[in-house]
Amino acid sequence: MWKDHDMSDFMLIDPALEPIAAKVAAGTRLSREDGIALYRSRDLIGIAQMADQVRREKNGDRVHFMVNRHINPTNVCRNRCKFCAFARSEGEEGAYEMTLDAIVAAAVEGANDGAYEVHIVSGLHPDWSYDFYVDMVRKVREAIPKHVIVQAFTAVEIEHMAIIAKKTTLEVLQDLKDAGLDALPGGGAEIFSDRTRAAAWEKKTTSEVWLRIHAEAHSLDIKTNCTMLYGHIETLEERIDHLISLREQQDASGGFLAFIPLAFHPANTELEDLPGTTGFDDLKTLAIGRLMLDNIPHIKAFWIMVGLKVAQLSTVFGVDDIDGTVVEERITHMAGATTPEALTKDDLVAMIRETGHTPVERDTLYNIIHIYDETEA
Ligand code: V47
Repeated sequence: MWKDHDMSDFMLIDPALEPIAAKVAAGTRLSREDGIALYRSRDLIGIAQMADQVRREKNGDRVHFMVNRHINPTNVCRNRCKFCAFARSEGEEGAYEMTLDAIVAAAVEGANDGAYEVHIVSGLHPDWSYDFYVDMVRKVREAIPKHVIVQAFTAVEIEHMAIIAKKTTLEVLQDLKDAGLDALPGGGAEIFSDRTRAAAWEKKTTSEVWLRIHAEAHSLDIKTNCTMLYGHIETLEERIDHLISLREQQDASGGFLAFIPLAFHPANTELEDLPGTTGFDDLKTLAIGRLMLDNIPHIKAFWIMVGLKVAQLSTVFGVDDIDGTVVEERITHMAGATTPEALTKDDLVAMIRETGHTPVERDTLYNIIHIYDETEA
């Protein structure tokens, strides 16, 4: 059995962390300055102890995973963000687009393999119609059992649909919900800063619109996730401001389920001279996410991006979720990821069990599918 800490239990090397530890022990919200002090500190184990305490208060000794299936219907995209290796222009070598039948077949295959989620994210195809997107959700929904959750389209795609349909984003979300959409993934947030946006993703959805679309989804009882793309041109202060914007949004609309920091992969992007993230930074960012986002229930390490070893370690750095079986992942692999594209349920259970936590299979909404006891294979 794990025991709860008071501040005196945290073994801190960095005295700058002491006032933060007192706040964590008392359950007091951390400030912008606290967040920056955490990032400036090298006391990774001190930060881990605090994040682990918060993680256990929220999620006990459980670490979640899921059986899911990612589908990326097209990489044709009119935005062409500098950090993205996935996007192609129409007709460019490597550009692809799936038919509706192929998208539905991939979803059915996922469901037959035991997935509880199909996760659909695409580029912004200049020729796809609004009806195509709505039909995609309807046909996928009709083809798979009700318990399989359709988590589809980032806020960036929702804004794109609103533009092509000449509708409001709220109307688009309502249409998609009526067609069977259950949840939105958290992508496309990047870093909420006009400076970084102007420098590297100027055509993309603004911070205000990204946050508004998630608030609208929450108002329709569509749960969503949130992300932060880190390790490129952003400053540490911009990371903390991003986290605070997410925290404020969650205070206001309450529908974020999980925060997923996305570790930048530079290969084949316009930012390929940048070094990418380190394991130290990945673990620190996950832990700081846990500490700053006191109102978001789950922190997810996407093993595809941080790697299997960091994902496993992250379960003592505030993380209570290591995502899923995934099966087919293109966005990070086209940017140089060397992780596998898929894991089995047994891989995930074994990874979690080795850390002493209880593996829990969940669905997108964190409904529990199965709790693995100590002996179960
Ligand atoms: O929106 C793009 C990011 C996102 C790169 O909600 C990159 O459960 C790193 O959002 N290096 C898509 N990241 C992935 C995503 C996601 C993944 C897993 C789970 C969930 C969830 C959401 O990936 C994009 C963008 O922010 N991205 N290029 C890159 N080179």
